[in-house]
Amino acid sequence: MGIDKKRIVILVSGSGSNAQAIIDACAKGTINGDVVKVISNVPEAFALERAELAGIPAISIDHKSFDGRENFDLALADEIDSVRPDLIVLAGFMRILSNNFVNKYIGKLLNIHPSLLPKYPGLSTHQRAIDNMDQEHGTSVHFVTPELDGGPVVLQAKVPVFEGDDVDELALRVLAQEHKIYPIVINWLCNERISLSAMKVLFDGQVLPECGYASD
Ligand code: NHR
Ligand code: GAR
Repeated sequence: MGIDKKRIVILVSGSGSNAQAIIDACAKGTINGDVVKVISNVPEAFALERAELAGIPAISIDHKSFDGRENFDLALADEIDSVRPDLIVLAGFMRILSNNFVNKYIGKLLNIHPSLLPKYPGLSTHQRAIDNMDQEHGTSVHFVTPELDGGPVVLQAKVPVFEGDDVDELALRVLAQEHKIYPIVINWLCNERISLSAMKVLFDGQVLPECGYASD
């Protein structure tokens, strides 16, 4: 009964702990999907080893060997299309994607970003939270749109920032939450409970507020 399993491609650049959480959730059945491929733009990313250990096809497409973003994105799209995914999830993926790429897959593309968006789009989010003496920080899962880290948020998780925290401590606290909330949102998309409509998130047909579900 219910909805057929969805085919998931994960895009990574680094350690891949979020990719691991997604792979594990698919294996346990808490995500109604299968990871059919892991693609890295960084050939030495540990995420590729994690995929191979789980028996999932893993490849790298080194952005440095392409002339321009558009050509890298075209090669990436070819690899993605070869496995006919239903959704594509960015998990620590560190390359900005061109408008053409994003528009091709819009509604099927999710990202997890390590801040409470709309605070701190872009890079070095943990350092910025510490420098500004924020008392709370966190992570956001959002649909990817052409505007960098500007797509509508589906779900956020907050963490406290303690006095004397360094970037590594804060990043680990955020990662622990990411491993919980990303599989939840991916499962919602697999089960067709969320969708992107006119740059807003619909959850069971209802428009979500700007900062997503379960925010206060
Ligand atoms: N692409 C689009 N169009 N829209 C988004 O919302 C995207 C995106 C690509 C990646 C992830 C994002 C994040 O969660 C993401 C969201 C990389 C950079 C970046 O500046 C910024 C944001 C994100 C990912 N990358 C540099 C670049 O020139 C390279 C940095 C590096 O290699 O260390 O691409 O934070
Ligand atoms: C995660 O915290 C993710 O939110 C962040 O990088 C980490 C990747 O960890 N993403 C970005 O900064 C995107 N620019 P992981 O490789 O262990 O999943």
